[in-house]
Amino acid sequence: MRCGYAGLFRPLFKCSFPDYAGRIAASALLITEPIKTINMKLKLYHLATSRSQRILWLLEEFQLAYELVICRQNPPNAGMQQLKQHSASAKFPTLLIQADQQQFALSESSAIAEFLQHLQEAPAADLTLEQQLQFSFWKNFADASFMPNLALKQIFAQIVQRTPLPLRPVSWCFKQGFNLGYLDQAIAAQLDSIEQHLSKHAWLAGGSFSIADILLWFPLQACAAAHPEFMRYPHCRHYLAQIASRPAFQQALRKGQWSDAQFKQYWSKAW
Ligand SMILES: N[C@@H](CCC(=O)N[C@@H](CS)C(=O)NCC(=O)O)C(=O)O
Repeated sequence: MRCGYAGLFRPLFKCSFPDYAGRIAASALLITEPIKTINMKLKLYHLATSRSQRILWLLEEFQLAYELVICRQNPPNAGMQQLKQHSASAKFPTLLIQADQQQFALSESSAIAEFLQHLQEAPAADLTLEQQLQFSFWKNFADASFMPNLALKQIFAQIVQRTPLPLRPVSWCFKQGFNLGYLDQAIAAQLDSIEQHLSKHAWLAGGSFSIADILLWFPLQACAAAHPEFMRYPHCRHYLAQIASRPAFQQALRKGQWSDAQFKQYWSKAW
């Protein structure tokens, strides 16, 4: 189902969100055309070198007008204080949406990506059933399956670091046991399945770049930065190089103050 602004967003602000959610579920838009101007103000609260880089990149891909607020945590800067006024527990990314004198703060990268995708009014994409299913699977895979395993690796590494020195061997053994017994195999299996898919497809949803690619980039880049065996995944490396060549991606890195060195340092601790 494809809806233009007139057909969708006027009803959106008169209707409840569940109605809107139903419309999103019924669509599977790919990024195929530049965005048209929309009568809505968007403000992205962003933390440099974090997951919110994906949403900044998506806004650049869609050529949407938006205000970027770069937040710093310690000590909190003005952007951070502004975000905390909307929600004390707000995470990055948080997208503030202003329209018809209403204001909504949307968090969760996948939810924001789906929302923005719907704003772009792309024409119908000729997806085969197989591509539709690929799109649905990979769009959810990044944050629902892949990212949690990488986050667990970080958590265990940090538990070891924060354990008082005399007890550190205990937490280190616990971490090693969990890594060897489950986590490393789970991540290897996930990387294998991404590699296999990318050996046959240029992008996750077949031939077209989509929000699924944007969502997967962050955890895959974390593996590229720190996984000791990432050389074993040539198609993943080619895919990341393909992403890095996109002008919108490069522009987003600049705007978002992305630091490769900081990213690598952070993720290296996990392995
Ligand atoms: N599932 C959320 C996770 C958001 C998240 O945890 N973001 C981190 C940055 S990578 C954050 O906000 N950290 C700062 C904090 O928790 O205060 C998403 O993908 O948007």
